[in-house]
Amino acid sequence: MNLKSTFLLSLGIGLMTVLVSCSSGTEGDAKEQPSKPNIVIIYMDDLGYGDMGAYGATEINTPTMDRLANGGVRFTNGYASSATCTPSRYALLTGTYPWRNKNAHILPGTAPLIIDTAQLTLPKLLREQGYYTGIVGKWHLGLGDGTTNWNEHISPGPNEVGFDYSYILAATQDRVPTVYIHNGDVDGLDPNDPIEVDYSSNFEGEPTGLDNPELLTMKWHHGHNNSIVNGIPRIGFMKGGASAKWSDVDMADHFLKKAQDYVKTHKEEPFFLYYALQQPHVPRTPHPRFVGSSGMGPRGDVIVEADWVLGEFIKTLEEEGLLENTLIVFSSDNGPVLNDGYYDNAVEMLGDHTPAGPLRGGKYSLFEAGTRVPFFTYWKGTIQPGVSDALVSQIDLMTSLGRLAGSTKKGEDSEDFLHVFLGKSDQGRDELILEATSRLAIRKGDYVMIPPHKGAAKIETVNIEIGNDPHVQLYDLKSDIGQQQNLAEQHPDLVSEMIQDFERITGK
Ligand code: NG6
Ligand code: CA
Repeated sequence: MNLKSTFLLSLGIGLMTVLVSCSSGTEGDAKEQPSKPNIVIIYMDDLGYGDMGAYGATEINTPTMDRLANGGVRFTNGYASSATCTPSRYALLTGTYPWRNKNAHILPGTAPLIIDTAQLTLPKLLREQGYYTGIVGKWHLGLGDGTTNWNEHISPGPNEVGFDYSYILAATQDRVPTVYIHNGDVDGLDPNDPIEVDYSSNFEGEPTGLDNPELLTMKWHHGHNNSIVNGIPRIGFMKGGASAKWSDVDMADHFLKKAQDYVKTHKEEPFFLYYALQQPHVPRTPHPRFVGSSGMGPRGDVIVEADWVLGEFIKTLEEEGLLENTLIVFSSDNGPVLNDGYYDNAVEMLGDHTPAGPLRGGKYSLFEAGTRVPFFTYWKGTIQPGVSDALVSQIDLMTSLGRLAGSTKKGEDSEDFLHVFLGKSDQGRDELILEATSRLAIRKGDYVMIPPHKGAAKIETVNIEIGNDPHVQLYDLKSDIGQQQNLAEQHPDLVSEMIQDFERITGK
């Protein structure tokens, strides 16, 4: 029996279980396994294609990520929609190319919600199929209408676009407000110490990274010189809310506990959990027990920390008897960066580690390392271990996971590749638009075509080549994964074909 029929059979048995338990109505029957598999997306922040052992890293230990990647389908051509966070998360949750929404770019902590509350989303689609839906971790898709009062209920947010439960940080770990938000309310807020947030000017008398270097435990390199929280200078200004401020070094443990509690609370129903970890985005603040664990400084240490977190989370699924009934999708929102604005020795202590693996560029880049990321699916007992070279994108998860849950709906640009994600087919996408800070390129088959883009070829502060060139670029990724040889002049017909495809899809 092939995997597909096994799966359909088990779905059938599951449905029968439901029918039997409904008709008999006994307590024992009600405790049967739910008929639909749970779905968990583990989403890393800035983890590079070469940042884990299963993708070739030899200098850093990621045993849990590797065990799952090697025990599931490990995609070698798996993409985030974009080379930065907000647009990739937008695409993941809406199944829509982020460049269709002019607001889908890196957002400040005060930005309004950029997902239309009427829009179909991945959590809505799963909820329609009987799933309980939750998010734990980084949001970064805006909150409220742009005039948010952080001392009142904050809406719209994740709970208005399909999540039954949300426990989030609003934007990024380096942006204010540095507080957790639980179902729209700042967690632990003292009403006598209200929070104020502003991205244009400071609050009188409040120290900043720029003016008060003596208060800093981490120094800023570029940007990141506004309000100081826990000795770390941030982007944006904030005042008040002392009791609600998060502890950076405890963030991993804190989110883990929320994710574990979520699973334990909702184990009797099919659940969806979008678990968006903050590592290894800046500021990199490993818990003290991980400091020094990688020998690579904080960037390596927080990757080791994240791997431990994943291990603990998997243990919870196992202990609750859910691992064989849970599909896990693991990926990252964009590629790696070393110096993203703080002096944290990421460059100096890198040694022989290559965060981007063999790829060119990094975060912010139209070259491969911007958007090609670790991407694997794991489902104990159902997915056969293997490596897939199929072209897959996070944008297709919405429709594909919807199919798994029983939905026939689709996201605007999101296609059904469930069989590819389950390792039963190698037929991925034919073509995919890639985005990096509002610039676009097209991948088709083994080739990527980057249209001419004005502007500097490199962002000097982060030391990353971002793919700009006044000439069209064409690379054969099969023979030249490091994008060293521009073949545009050799293949003019292919270039014009890909330009046509590009214009057809993007309208640009
Ligand atoms: C940039 C920040 C960078 C990071 C990024 C967002 C500066 C100079 N740089 O603007 O540190 O926060 O935004 O990263 O402020 S992302 O992964 O959420 O897209
Ligand atoms: Ca990111």
